[in-house]
Amino acid sequence: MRFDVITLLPELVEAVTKSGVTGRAADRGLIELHCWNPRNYSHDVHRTVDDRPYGGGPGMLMKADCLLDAIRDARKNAPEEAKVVYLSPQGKTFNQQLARQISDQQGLILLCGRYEGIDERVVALEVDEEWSLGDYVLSGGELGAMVVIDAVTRLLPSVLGHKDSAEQDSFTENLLDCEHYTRPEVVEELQVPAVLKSGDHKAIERWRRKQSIGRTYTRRPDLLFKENIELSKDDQILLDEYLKENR
Ligand code: 58G
Repeated sequence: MRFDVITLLPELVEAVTKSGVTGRAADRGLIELHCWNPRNYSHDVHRTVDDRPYGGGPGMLMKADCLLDAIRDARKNAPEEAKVVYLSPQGKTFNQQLARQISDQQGLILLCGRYEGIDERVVALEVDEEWSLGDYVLSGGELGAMVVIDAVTRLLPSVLGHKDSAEQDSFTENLLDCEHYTRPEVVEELQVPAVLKSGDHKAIERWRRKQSIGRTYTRRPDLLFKENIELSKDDQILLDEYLKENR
């Protein structure tokens, strides 16, 4: 998969290719990252990329001209079907479902704003979708682009070692993950739940699902009651059990 990123801070975004799962994916050629710096498309002596907002007010905006040139160069080099996505607090919230849809594509073009944002005509002319990482303001879209690249990359076939660790994750079924434990058996008086040491795989699977449903119900009820889907009889029993066990 190929990611093209329009950014004034390419070295920041390139950090995803240097560490961790995304770093290994880049080393193995499973992802490619290309950055396009709007400053390289500015032709005045000061290489200006920003200007004052019409109507007044604080701060600066990214100018349309060099941004448009950078995006169009990225489009020429990216896979044909690649969408241009602008990361901003005004976008639709990025989630696991969007990450899965993008992981089926050949490429994605991510547009990172800085300052107080970009000239809206860039959105009108070249942006296919606007995505938000959540309800907060960042000083630039770069951290958002890195989040998207990470979430998509780990869904690509053969990126994660264990075949279905991406599939098994939280959210594949709109459920939060259950708790996990590793050695030692006791940490400052706290024991590993006995069922996990029982060797009874059926009981372990049932316990994990109960914890997932229970935690989703108490922490993120919005996920459980999404799209008016009702709990199955078996899941309802697990939830009742969880609620009884957790006062
Ligand atoms: C208001 C403030 C509008 C993405 C800043 C536009 C990007 C948050 C997110 C901006 C971002 C998010 C300029 C800096 C976009 C521009 C960028 N902040 N929640 N900031 O995904």
